[in-house]
Amino acid sequence: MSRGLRTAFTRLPAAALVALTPAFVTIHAMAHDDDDDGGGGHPRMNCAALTGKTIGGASITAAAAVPATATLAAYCKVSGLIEPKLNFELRLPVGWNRKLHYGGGGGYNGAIPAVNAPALNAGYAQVSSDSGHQGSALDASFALNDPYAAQLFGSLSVPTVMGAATEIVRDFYGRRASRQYFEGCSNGGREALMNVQRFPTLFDGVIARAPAYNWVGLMGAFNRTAKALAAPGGSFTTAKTATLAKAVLAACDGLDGVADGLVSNPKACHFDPATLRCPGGTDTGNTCLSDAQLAVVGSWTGPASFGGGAYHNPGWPLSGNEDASGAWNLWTTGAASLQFLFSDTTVKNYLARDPAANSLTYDFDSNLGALFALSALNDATNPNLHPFLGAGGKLILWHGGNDSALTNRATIDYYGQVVSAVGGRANADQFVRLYIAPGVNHCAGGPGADTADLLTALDRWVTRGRAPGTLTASKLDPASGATLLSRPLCVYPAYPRYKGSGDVNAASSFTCTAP
Ligand SMILES: [Ca+2]
Repeated sequence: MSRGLRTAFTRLPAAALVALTPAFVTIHAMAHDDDDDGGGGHPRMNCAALTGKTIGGASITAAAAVPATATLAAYCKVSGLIEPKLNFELRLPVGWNRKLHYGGGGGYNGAIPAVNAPALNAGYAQVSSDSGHQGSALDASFALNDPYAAQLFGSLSVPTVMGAATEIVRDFYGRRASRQYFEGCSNGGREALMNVQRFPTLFDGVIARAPAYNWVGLMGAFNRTAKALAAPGGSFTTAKTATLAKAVLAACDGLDGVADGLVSNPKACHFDPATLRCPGGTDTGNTCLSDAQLAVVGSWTGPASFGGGAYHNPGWPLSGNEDASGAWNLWTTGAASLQFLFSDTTVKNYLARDPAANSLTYDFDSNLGALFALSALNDATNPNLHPFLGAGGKLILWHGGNDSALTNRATIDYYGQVVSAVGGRANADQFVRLYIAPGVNHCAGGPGADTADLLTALDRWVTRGRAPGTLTASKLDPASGATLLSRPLCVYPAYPRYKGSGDVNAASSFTCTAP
């Protein structure tokens, strides 16, 4: 049943329910059954017996038990197909916590994401899909001549898969999930916000990390910066990117109380790139920026607007970590930068609708109809979350401070729009939190503390009403799992400020402070 009904009825005293009509009493009985927290759930059927069944409109092409490993709990792996080509995988743990976790995709999707290990190990039934087409996450050609595939990618794949996944869960365990959560980063973060906006009672809680929600404005900004880099003298060497990053750190690292290589108080950072201008504006080496390179920085940091002002991107903050592995070289300045590749495939398949189009000479505003159609398919920019709030939904927004793919300013903007739309911060605090993680790259990585248990924080909020405050973020050694660095993960707009003494690698030496 819907969360809204369940929430409404479980708040009623039992005596009040007796007075209600028989139909409502029946609904309450279902709600009570759903909310019974008397332990976990277990399969009521053999995993392999699901093979060949059609449940909820999905054909189960394979189902097999996967034994536990050192890092992953035992589960039943269910492969499903919804015609014509929407593939999903549902991982049903032997020890079920009676909840469902949907993991979002990345880029233009095209493959089923790997199992979310923390969610599965916590006992969640865990589901993900390829969103309705097969191919590279960098390739949008699926959308060129297949409007249904484009719609599935844009917004339809998640509710379509959920329609089948919830029925398979019910058949396998003998009961529906009591709670349903969605978590995604990048395009998965866009999917997360699409759910919150368009399907406000589908999930009880949603985690949107680094959401690519303003697809048109984002792709337009990618395209603009790619053109600036391709202009004569615009390209960056790795050493030149390091010159820029070091200059930002020199100006802004200490503004959070400690020169730890992280600009944790970006609002106080007002670095002027023009101070790095080469004499005469021509490229005289790696210690300065030419006018063409300054134009790249200007495109990167400045707001962009498309479609006659209909679509925006606020530009990226300078972080001081542009030279980190996985930052500018991967996304922005490298020979095959991901920003160029994403904007190029978008121009070819959605806007110019010509696989031979040259995105570096294409005027992003030249076909308004195509721009509006792309927005209708993929943009998740609606800040009116009243339906989600009214249904009791909870939303956690998270974004890395050194994200060279998607600017955290856009997520901050969206949060501000939601706050306004629901009538102010007090209302927003009932159901939405924003966290910015300084020095963290796109979704993960970078010099900052990139790992935080947002799912447990969300679950406590949904099931126990314990709203998340300051969390702890860690940077882990990829080999040993040891904590290399920790920081408080502060509720926006606060940032982690060094107390003035103590281990600079320990969260306890920092306190969340208003900028
Ligand atoms: Ca610092």
